[in-house]
Amino acid sequence: MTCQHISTRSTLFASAALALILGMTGSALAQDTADQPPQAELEDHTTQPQDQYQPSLDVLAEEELPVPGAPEGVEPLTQAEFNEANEIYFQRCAGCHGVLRKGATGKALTPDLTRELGFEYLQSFINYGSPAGMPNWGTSGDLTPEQVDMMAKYIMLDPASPPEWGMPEMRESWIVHVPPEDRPTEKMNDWDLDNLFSVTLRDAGQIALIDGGTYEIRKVLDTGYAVHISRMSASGRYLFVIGRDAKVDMIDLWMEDPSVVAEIKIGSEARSVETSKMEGWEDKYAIAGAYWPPQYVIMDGATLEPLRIVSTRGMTYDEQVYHPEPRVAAILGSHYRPEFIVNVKETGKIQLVDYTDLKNLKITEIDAERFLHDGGLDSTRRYFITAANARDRLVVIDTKEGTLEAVTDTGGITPHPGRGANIEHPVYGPVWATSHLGGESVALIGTDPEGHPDQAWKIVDSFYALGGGSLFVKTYPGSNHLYVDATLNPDAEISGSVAVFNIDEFDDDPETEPEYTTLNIAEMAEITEGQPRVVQGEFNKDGTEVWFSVWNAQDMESAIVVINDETLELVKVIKDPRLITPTGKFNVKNTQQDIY
Ligand code: DHE
Repeated sequence: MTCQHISTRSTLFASAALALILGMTGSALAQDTADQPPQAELEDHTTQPQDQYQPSLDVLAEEELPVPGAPEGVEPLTQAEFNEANEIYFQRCAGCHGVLRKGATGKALTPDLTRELGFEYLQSFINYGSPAGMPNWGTSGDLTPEQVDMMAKYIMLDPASPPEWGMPEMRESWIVHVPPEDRPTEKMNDWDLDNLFSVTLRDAGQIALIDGGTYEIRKVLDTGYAVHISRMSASGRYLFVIGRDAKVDMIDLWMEDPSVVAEIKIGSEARSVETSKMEGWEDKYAIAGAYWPPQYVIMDGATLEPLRIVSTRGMTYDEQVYHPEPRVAAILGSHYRPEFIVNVKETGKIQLVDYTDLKNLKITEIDAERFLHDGGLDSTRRYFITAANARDRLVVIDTKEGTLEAVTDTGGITPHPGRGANIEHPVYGPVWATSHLGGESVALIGTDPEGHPDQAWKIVDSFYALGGGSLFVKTYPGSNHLYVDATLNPDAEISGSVAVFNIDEFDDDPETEPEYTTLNIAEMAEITEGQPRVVQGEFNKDGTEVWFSVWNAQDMESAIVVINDETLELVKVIKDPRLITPTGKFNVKNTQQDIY
């Protein structure tokens, strides 16, 4: 273990401006109202990457909701002020404090508490923030003094309650553009589907389908608003894309001209979609999870017909108190049982949803850890390793037995693995890697309970990469490289680069730090304006080349940079006016087979 503590070299965010550039905002408003730090300390703190990387509920922010009446002693807001306050609240505050203000990573802000604290207190807190994680919205310049006053009044009113989205609304939104009987029975195009990349064009609400051999943009398709991720059906035929507006688009890659064959809206805000991967159940079902309303829906895998909606409202796993809006984070299709693995964020429960009988639905509910976010499978695909990010922990699920295997402290602040990276460590055997949002450490966790029982589910090594604000790590079976980005680091040179470690140089010497090569990907892309951020490596089908997005603001040039994995030399810079805010990239074969 070479990095026991998070280094003071950690670079921190000084303002919320980055979040605005990237279209993501929010954070804790009042972490602990009982033990407030002194005012001087409040005025002195800076906001950190993990405080900024919170859900922004942009779609709910657009809803016009009726202004609640103000009781005696509370100043009323006009409908126009309430609309503006709602927009600010859903974009910047609801990610931490919850849509209904009952609290999530941030404290509850229900009127019984806020009216007790009073206007001046709330105004000061919004203005200065707190070292416990609340951004300084006023002094950073993100909110005007008038907006700070308005928000202090707003949180003393009753919370706005956005609409539910049940079966009638889902069916109303469901469109089958091409019914299964009108689709081809074999692949009708000459595309190398295994090597196709689905690239998120975040702010355009589109995806680009790019050929991994020729780097040609084959097609750009309209999808949901602020589109988030793509996942593949088990057969590799259907591509599923989800937008933050909870719109799912299903694309048939066998068509002569691959197109959207079905679509549905499963709520107001969502982040995850997945398909049934168990042998015998390939392409049978799809599932999508929502942030609002808190629910997931199992759909027909050929048409997206909504079949079964499950609400996630319920008790937190630890204190066993009711939570009205536990969001659905990562979802994975198990390879060992006909089950979906569903992360329920705020209650800290992982549900194993047996899809063999949707009428008599069996759900195994595992007490895990709160604030579950993203994660992936180990190299055998038996264990699901996922981050409880605001608790600095990893949770391991045995998907074969359907049980909790371990909960492990990562030794870093806010693990953010994406799907993680599976490495064959020269000393410790199979390990899985995560980087951290809140510091520059990378942690390796042992994943081989049979071959290496002493290391299983322990952090076997931890070392420094480029800096705080990392979002994704990446390697490939047979590759000697581990790539670590630093997307949200405030330093432009760091956020434009990736660290590359040589896996065969990893050792068990606690005194040495592994060396790394820095690749300045943004420089390779020759983008001179804006602050392009380099994000999420993804390999091609053979594992010979790795792609990075150079993610700039919507009105500026972005690019995709392709690197030779063996030599680390530049292979190609893909630039095109259609490549607007490229972020996630999903190679068809790797996504279909869960190779990472
Ligand atoms: Fe993501 C995965 C949620 C912001 C790019 N992101 C995920 C998953 C969740 C999630 C729950 C796991 C899905 C799964 O596996 O089923 N993301 C959130 C948020 O709540 C958050 C923090 C804020 C928000 O308002 O959405 C957020 N995410 C971002 C971004 O700003 C990123 C960097 C750029 C973008 O396009 O939005 C981003 N998230 C990604 C990517 C993945 C992802 C590329 C999939 C990684 C993979 O390798 O599978």
